[in-house]
Amino acid sequence: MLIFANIMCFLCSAFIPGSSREVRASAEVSAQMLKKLKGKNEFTVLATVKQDRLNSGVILSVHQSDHRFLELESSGQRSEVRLHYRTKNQKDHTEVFPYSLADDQWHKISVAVSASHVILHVDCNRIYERVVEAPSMDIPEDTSFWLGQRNAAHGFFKGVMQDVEVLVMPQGYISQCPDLNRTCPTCNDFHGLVQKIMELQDILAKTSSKLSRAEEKMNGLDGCYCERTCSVKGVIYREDEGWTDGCKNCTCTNGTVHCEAISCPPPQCPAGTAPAYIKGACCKECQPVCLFGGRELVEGDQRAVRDSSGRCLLFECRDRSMHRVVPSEPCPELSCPESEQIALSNRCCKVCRGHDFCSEGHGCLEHSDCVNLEAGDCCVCKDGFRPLRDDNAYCDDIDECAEGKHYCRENTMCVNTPGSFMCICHTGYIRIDDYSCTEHDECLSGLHNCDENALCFNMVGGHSCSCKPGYTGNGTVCKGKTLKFTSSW
Ligand SMILES: [Ca+2]
Repeated sequence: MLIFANIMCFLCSAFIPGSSREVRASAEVSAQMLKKLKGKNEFTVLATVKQDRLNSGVILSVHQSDHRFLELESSGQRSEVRLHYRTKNQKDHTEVFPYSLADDQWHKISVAVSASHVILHVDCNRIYERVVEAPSMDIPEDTSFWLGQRNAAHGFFKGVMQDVEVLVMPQGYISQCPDLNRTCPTCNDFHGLVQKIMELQDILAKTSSKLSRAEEKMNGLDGCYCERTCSVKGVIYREDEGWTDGCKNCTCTNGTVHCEAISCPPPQCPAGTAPAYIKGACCKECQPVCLFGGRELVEGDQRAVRDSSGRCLLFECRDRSMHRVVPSEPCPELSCPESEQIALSNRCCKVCRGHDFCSEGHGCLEHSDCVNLEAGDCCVCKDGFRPLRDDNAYCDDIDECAEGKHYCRENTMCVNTPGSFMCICHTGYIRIDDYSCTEHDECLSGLHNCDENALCFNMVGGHSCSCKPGYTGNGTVCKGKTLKFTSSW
């Protein structure tokens, strides 16, 4: 923000001969500059001057009657640069910088103010840096802006003056000396940071109090009764409701399904009956039996009997006795040779070796597979499941984690899954194989993003980088420090 732009041109390379002059900003320009400067606490006065030897004169003056709000003055007699201003508590203050500017040579001068921090640069050299009482830019409306003189009678600057500017921005001297890179925050930046931290602390305090109020309400909710239901295979079960799922008794407790295998006590069956599975039931029930060839058959069982002539007769157990069954159609033609044909005990039609009995329908239900045998089929539990019935028709998952039948090793947690289990890596660890995990040392493995001039620190779940002594940066990028010489005093 270049608030002296208008005047600057007016004065560009202007030669100021001496007395009898009045170089002040017009009312309109004054109002503009006032607006930009008012209330600001971070600005820089810049000028390029060639001041006559032993001359004492004002470079820039912003004042109202006796009150100098901002005045930069160079005294050749005393070899001083003076900065006059009003403090926050409305006192006049003069900050004196011993320096001989009036030597008939060209000089670039800048005075940067940032709250209570003042830096004087001459010819791009940092001459003074001080903490002072902060200036107040609480400037009244009818303030006048003068160049090269305090007023029509005093403080006449003798020499040449050009590029007089007031920049309302942090470290405005950069515009005069672009090589002076901005490295550190200004005093005003610091005050801004302090202000932000205070705001954040305020927000944190408010958030904490809201959180504790919410926690109190949550504790109150514990006393409320909220029913949590369970959904299984599209059916909703209410809290504490129980049901039978295959060979398991299940209940819904607090929204979670808990199932236990049904235990079947051996039934005490009366005479003429025997325990047998019936369709859809998990436990054997007493069924009427037929005695046939010294063995007990239950309702529906069939037996084939071949007489001496090779004729086959089929009998079925019905209502405690065997009845002859006459097949409705003849046996199908077999495509295999006689030697590959197998006679079965429960049907009259032979089958070829390798016949797919399972495809004719089977009773293998939950987590159970049908397996063909030479003369029939049977059920086998799938891998990771154990039988709930002695015919393997119903099977249940093995909880390898609970039963210690898992192979989870270092830095993992066992998680049971249907038919198997998983070894989950603890947070921050990475997988070695299916059963173990390791704390990954990115620093050792080289899989880090640290600069070559940084130190790498391995941490659980990650790493951090820190520049080596003599380097600056965030650790990911580190640069060598360079020394800059400023003029001594
Ligand atoms: Ca399992």
